[in-house]
Amino acid sequence: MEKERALDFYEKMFLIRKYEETLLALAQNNEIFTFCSSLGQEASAVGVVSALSEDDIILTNHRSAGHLLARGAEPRRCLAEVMGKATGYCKGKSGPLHISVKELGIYLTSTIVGGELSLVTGVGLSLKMLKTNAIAVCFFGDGAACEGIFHESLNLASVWELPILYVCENNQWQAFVHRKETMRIDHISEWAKRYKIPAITVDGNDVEEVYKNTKKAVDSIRSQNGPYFIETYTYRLRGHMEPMDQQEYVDKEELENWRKKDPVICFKQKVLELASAKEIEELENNIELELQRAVHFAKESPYPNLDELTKDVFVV
Ligand SMILES: Cc1ncc(C[n+]2csc(CCOP(=O)(O)OP(=O)(O)O)c2C)c(N)n1
Repeated sequence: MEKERALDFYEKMFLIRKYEETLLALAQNNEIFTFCSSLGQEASAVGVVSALSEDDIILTNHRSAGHLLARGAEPRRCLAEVMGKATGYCKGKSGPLHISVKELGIYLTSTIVGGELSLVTGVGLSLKMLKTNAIAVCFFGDGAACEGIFHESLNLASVWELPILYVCENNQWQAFVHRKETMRIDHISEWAKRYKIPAITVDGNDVEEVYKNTKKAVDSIRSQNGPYFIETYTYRLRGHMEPMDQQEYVDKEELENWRKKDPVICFKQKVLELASAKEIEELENNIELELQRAVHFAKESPYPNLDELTKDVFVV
């Protein structure tokens, strides 16, 4: 990988890591209530999102901070949203679990597990009918893959040859249940293959591998070959929800083994072969500074006015 791209990937991964650590510190200090951390899944987010075009549409789930930031969302506006402030991306109405950023093509963060799998079918169909070159990308977890809607969505997308990239972030956990308790297969890509969708399982902690395979998938979809399925095999290094989940139920050895494969630390070693330690330190310091400013911005921002309460809602 060339130096410029490696630094870009590392910058994004480090930003996501530090952003979530910042949220954790705020939650531990009772300054925000709760959020779902994607710590450990940075390579999956950055590798996939970096391979997309600006016109592509993203639908994601409750563990979405990496997808938002990799797409270019401003940490200060994400943070303001988490704090329910008027300067947040959704004017303070979404909180941490529903952030969408239409101008970046992030149409949905769903906390209904599998909700994005249902809606992406419609988005894919509309893109196809509009004859655009854009594709729809759907991030979801291994838990969502156990729901009926997963199978309905894949089946229809395959039959209708929809321009959808399915990205299953298999982080091994479904809230407090290990995925081995809910499925007999080892690789969720096996299910996708049964629907005649090209499918692959990749090392979700290796940003280069994720990027390379996503590029291939995106090219295939844009050549009108129908949907594609990528399973990024990774691990949720933190609990289901911060800060209350202390991971008491987690196998300590398994966790330790995955910590050794920490995507941010491992990739930094590779980047150090291409860039100087000073360059990397400067990049890290800039991000730390940006996040300090983001916290200040979010804290100083006002809450929405009361008359905002009845705006942006559907009226039947
Ligand atoms: C339809 C539905 N069922 C259950 C829940 C409660 N719930 C929230 S997150 C979650 C686990 C989801 O696991 P997975 O899809 O693997 O995503 P991950 O949290 O690992 O990223 C569950 C069961 C929900 N929000 N929606």
